[in-house]
Amino acid sequence: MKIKRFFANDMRQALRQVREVMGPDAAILSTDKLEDGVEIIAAMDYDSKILASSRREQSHMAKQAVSSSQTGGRELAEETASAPTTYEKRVAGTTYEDLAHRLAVDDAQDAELDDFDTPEVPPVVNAPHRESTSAIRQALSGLKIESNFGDSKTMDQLREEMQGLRDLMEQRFAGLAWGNLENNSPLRASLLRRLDLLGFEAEVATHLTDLEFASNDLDSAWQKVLNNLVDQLKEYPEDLTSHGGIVALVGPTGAGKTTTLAKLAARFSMKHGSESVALITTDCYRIAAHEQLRAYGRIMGIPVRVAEGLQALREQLNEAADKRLVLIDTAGMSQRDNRLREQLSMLRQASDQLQSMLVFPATSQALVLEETIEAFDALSPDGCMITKVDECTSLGGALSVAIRHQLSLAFMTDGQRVPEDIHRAVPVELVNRCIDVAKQSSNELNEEVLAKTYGSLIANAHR
Ligand SMILES: Nc1nc2c(ncn2[C@@H]2O[C@H](COP(=O)(O)OP(=O)(O)OP(=O)(O)O)[C@@H](O)[C@H]2O)c(=O)[nH]1
Ligand SMILES: [Mg+2]
Repeated sequence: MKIKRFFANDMRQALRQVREVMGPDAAILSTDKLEDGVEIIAAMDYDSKILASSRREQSHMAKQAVSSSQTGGRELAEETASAPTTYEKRVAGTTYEDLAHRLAVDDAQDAELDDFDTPEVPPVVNAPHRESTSAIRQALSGLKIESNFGDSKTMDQLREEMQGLRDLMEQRFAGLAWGNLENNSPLRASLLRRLDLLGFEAEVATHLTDLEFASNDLDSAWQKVLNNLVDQLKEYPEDLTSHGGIVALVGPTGAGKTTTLAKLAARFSMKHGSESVALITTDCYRIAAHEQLRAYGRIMGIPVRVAEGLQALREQLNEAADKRLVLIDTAGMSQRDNRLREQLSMLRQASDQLQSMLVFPATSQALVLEETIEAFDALSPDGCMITKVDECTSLGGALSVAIRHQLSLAFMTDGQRVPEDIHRAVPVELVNRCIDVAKQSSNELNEEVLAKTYGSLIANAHR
């Protein structure tokens, strides 16, 4: 509960201040006519129980006053001076709106606003419970602690209930929106169902189907959506296994960086000879981290250079200046690892020629993929490689991320064999692969989830 004192020349001005500062729901706790004006003590965010009890107390005081006046006596004259004025009795424990209303009524009756002391009921005597302003203030500071509104448990409960209500409403709206779409645009609903089965994120699928269709023929509409999907996928302009360059593979742990790097090296050396390839690893974080790459290097006849730190990496790059393809393997790090930033900054500074490739598995959950992309964004990867396509149950998730982040797709890998299981990420082939994966998977459409995800998207779009 917040309590504030207002002071003005007259009651109207004081009330205006209350309204401006605390709004119409403010509770008037007391008024006092002072020598130089009027004082109002008002409260907001109050407990209605307290207000009610204050009202009861005031009415009790009024009754007491009446009975005392009937007894008369000498004390009466003495006590009247300190007794609350009629106006005070009427306002204490009421709300701003009540008081404002009474003022207006008084106005209509041409009552003098200043005439606070004109008694409407016999004067009050014997009011031992009458509290002074300072006593009220003191008592109220205690009330703040007991107030239910400040009780965090109550607040938590309230918050939970509000959230529950909100979820329920959203669910109902989403269901209605999806139902409407099925009735009004059954073609689009069918297309969204298909994209959902391919694993596409609802947001991307909605965007992909946002097209004009010449007819209601589902097959031709589907073809149009797939063409749109192909257009949305960005292909990396160069074939690294032909052109070469300085390429660093980055990505989360176990994504397939080293294996993919070995595949690229093997492909390139098959075309141009192993002496045209250099292998560098910056993975010095783990014991025997280079062994896997060294094993591949030995098979291909390519020595592996280790670079610990920026200076060493620059030196290794200088030494490999005559190589057509320089491949840099990096330590796999969780997107939440603090050392990741260090590693990315080292790569950024190593060479202007360096092309960075983000390697991520198609098997990752959407949220993990999202975190990965964000974590490696500091390097602004030039392209990406999608691995483990052979293991995923849908490819739509990885392609959705690629579309949303406008990633340039360089390669995709679909197995552990070196060098066989690597292919250029050609959009048409990726889309066909995406359909093949869906055909083989046992994923089922869930109408409830569909209505929820697409319905809320559609509902939000119309807000
Ligand atoms: N099924 C399948 N497995 C793959 C593919 N690519 C890599 N793997 C396997 O995934 C595992 C991890 O591969 P690595 O190449 O060591 O992954 P990494 O990103 O270098 O791992 P860290 O260096 O530990 O971060 C290995 O068992 C690989 O054989 C793929 O395309 N398909
Ligand atoms: Mg590795």
